[in-house]
Amino acid sequence: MTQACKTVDKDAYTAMFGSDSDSEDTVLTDVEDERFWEESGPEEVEESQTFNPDHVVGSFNASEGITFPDIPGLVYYPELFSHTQQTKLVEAVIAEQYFATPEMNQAMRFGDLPESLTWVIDSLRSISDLFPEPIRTRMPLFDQTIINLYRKGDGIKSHVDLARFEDGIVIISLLSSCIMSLKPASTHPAPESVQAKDIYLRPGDVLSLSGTARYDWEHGIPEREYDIVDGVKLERGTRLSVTFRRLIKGCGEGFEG
Ligand SMILES: O=C(O)CCC(=O)C(=O)O
Repeated sequence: MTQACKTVDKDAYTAMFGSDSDSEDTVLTDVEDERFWEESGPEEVEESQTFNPDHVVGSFNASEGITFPDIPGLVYYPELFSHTQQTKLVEAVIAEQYFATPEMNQAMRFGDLPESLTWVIDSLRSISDLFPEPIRTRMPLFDQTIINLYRKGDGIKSHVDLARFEDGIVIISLLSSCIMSLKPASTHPAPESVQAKDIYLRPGDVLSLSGTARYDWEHGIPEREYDIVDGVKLERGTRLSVTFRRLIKGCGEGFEG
């Protein structure tokens, strides 16, 4: 994955997502189906009521964090973000106009993160098993974001995030799916009984990494156009990920993962 930060023309970015992203109409339909009726009941909804996505962005889907005995500090939250929350986040990325040209695929922000992303951080902090308590309660929780755009077939080299970032990293998957492969870092060889781990990430899924998972294991996404999951061939589409981290004080901004 190349690394570059430029601004883009919004139309170009929208064109780039093409049919992978959802239209506003789809959001309204989905919300009516899955959430609005559940919360209010159809009989309580007045004709004049219009849906405001901001009403439901605050709380996440009830998603059990899944942990992995061999990889302490890795927590996987399937479908943590509702469809509406995913759409809001994708729209925030579009509004920030990060991706300029077809070859742009990575954007970074340091320091005060855009307001359009802070609701995500506030909501993540409310998840009690996200990180060990000292990390979850630190202020700010994150001060860096890296946004990666993967076109079909793209991946990211297996890596441990740079030491300039503190412990406690969150990766949010959007738009399309892929397998993320985790393996012990070469600097921390594991016993033979410890296997590499593949996690199939779908839109709305979230991974948190701290401790062993953050420092002693690599994560990466193999470059391929489809994944085989339980014997089923699953095509990839355009995927977006939003990763949050915190820089160690005194370690400047940088362009590497
Ligand atoms: O895109 C992802 O899911 C992972 C991103 C990542 O590992 C990175 O940017 O360092």
